[in-house]
Formats: sequence, structure tokens, C-alpha cells
Amino acid sequence: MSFVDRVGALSKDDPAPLYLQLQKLIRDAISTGILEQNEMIPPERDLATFYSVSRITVRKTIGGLVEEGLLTRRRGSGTFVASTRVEKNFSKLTSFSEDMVARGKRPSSKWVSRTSGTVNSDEAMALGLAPGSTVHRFTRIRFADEAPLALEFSTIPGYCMDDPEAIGESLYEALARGGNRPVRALQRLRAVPFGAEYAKLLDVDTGHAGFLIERHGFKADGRVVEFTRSYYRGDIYDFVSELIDPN
Ligand code: 16G
Repeated sequence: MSFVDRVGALSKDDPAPLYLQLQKLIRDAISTGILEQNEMIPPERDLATFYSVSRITVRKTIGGLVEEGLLTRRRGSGTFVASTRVEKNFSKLTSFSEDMVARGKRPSSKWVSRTSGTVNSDEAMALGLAPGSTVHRFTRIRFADEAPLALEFSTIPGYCMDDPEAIGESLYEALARGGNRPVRALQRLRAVPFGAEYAKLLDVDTGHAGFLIERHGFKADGRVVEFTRSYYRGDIYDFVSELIDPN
């Protein structure tokens, strides 16, 4: 079945601008599931031919839908129907793995690096460690099913983990095994455009909107067990939290 057969044709009687009409057709096809998550959209020149419209009209159509978050551009491979967004509850101290499992997705990680060494001054301040202490440093790309969602840099005090090689899929699970899972955290969230290197690792274009979330995780005794910088993809995440009137 052709794209136009599936998505529908433009109406000659509709006075609305062509790009708005085409956007509506594609938007409706996504919301009804005719176009599926992660499905590739035909290239610009094909869409222009299929609908007998100019490339400029197609560009405006696609650009608007990308801005809405319904379509996503992947570096060098084309434009796709975006994955459903992930709602992350910011009032709960959960791990990436738990967030994914709760949404019926399979979490996995690709290790970029895993090293141990002597704490540097920034890490010592962040973790409240004495100079000379040992830390473990982990850099991982975090996936949900096959899609890269986040890039994480974690530093963990050495005393919290005897064998950094023993981490499987989940850092929090490994910390929990030693009774070191954080029970409380402080976080700071900042909007960041991804530079070329991070964009490549997360399979998005350079300049793609992202979130940097810095988390200090604390044990019940008040010691810091984790300092993590998480770069989350802006086209995937929605953050939700419960707000209570302080008055
Ligand atoms: C989340 C945390 C991160 C933590 C990781 C552990 C945020 C913003 N960040 O990504 O600080 O290190 O989960 O996940 O929520 P894991 O147990 O699956 O390795």
C-alpha cells in the first residue's frame, strides 16, 4: 500500500495552506497508529512527488512535526515517527532501569568506559571524600529496547563497591546489594544542546535539545554514594512531579 493510500490524499477544496493539510494527515495517521512508532517517513523529494507539492511545502510540513515532537530526524538516516515519550516522575528516586521496566521497555547499556582511580578535586567535593580516596567512574549509553535515550557519567566512592566489574545492567541494583543504594537525592536540571560527540552517541543531530541532570545520591547515614551527570534526550523525556502549596 502506498504512503498516500495509507495516510490519505490532500483535498482540493480545503482552503488551508498545503503544509498544514499535510501535517494534519500525518498527525492523524500517527495518532491512529496507521504510521507506527519508529517507522521511516519517505524522503522529502518522494513526498513532494506523491503529493504534487513543492519541496518547500514538504520541508515546512516535516519541520513543524519535528518541532511538535511527532517526528524525529536521525543523523544520516532520515526522518522517523518518534517513539512515545517517556514520563519520568521527578518525585521518586528511581533508576533508569526501573523507569524503563515500568514502561514495558527493555533497559540495556553500552559501556563507554569503566575505570577506578584516585579521586580528583571536583569529585572529592561532589562526593565529600578525602583526598587520596578511591572512586569508580562509569560512562554508559542507556538504551530502551534498541533506542539510545541517555548518556550517563557516574562517580561512585570506592568503599561503596568492591568490584566495579560486577555491575550488571543496573548501578542501583549493584549498590543495593552492598546496602548502599541512595535513599535521597539532590538534583539540578539544565537545558543543553548536544554537541557533536554526545549527539553521535545518542543518534541525534548536533545541537539536539537535551537535559543535563546532575544527581547527588545520599545514603541514609548522609554520605554521598553517587554523583551522576545524566544527559537525557529532550525529544523523549517529559518530567512530571507533584507540587504542593507550601502555604
Ligand atoms: C537514573 C539516575 C542516575 C542513576 C541511574 C541508575 C536520573 C536523572 N538519573 O538515570 O543518577 O545513576 O538512574 O540507573 O534519574 P541504573 O540503576 O539503571 O544503572
